[in-house]
Amino acid sequence: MTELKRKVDFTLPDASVIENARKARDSFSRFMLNYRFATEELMTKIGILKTEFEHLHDYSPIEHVASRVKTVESILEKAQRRGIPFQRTALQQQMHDIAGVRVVCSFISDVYWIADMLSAQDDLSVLEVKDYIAAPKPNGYRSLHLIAQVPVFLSESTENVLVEIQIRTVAMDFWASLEHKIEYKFGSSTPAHLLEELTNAATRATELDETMQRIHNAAQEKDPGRRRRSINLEALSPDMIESFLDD
Ligand code: 0O2
Repeated sequence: MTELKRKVDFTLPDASVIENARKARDSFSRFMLNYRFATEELMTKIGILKTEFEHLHDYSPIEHVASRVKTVESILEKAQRRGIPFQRTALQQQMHDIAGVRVVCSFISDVYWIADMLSAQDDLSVLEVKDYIAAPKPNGYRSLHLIAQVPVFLSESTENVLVEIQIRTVAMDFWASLEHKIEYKFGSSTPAHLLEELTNAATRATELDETMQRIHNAAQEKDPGRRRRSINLEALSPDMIESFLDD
């Protein structure tokens, strides 16, 4: 009881300090919101490409798409590691992966097809391309990274937001997620034999991608015109078809 009754001795911060903290919190959450909007814009764009491709071809080039916005802790950690000041403009200009979209494809050719389709969009500027497929990282990491500037149209302004788009095959993705787990678990003390096995696995993943691409190309050559979704024309009368085409 005496403990509870003891007078707690602390001074309330100045009102201006509280006000500044509130402003910083609001400004930071607004800052983060723009990144969320930018990933949503990109997810819509990629969804449209996926659906359109499925209608035109006999397979789906995109296996899955995911997005994330870095956590505050992750932003702070990277800012510290890279010596980036924790300031709005510095973070916007120097930390390119606060927002990230990952596209996982079936074949290597799809990776470049998606990159080309996105790069050709008028309202999206690709500022940088890191091709870790052509030049894998020493540990075996492969992926195509685009740093894209996405305009986010707000009620009173337009914000140009940077998003890192990682495009990779299923095999590249499988390898990267296991390597990420190992790195997270062991960090710089990863046993040498695991590092070696990971590098060997990366080589085998590359071979698998190349084999799958060859088989896919052969299948495409055999039957290039096949369509996945055919419209049931029997449901339309000849008059209806004619009227539709004449329009
Ligand atoms: P998370 O959990 O995906 O957010 P840096 O971020 O400092 O390593 P840089 O130049 O800013 O380097 O970016 P880079 O090389 O384009 O890589 C950024 C992201 O690519 C990483 O984000 C990973 O998602 C992925 N990546 C890059 N190298 C590797 C690798 O060797 N293994 C795996 N598994 N992923 C890699 P984060 O922020 O590290 O992680």
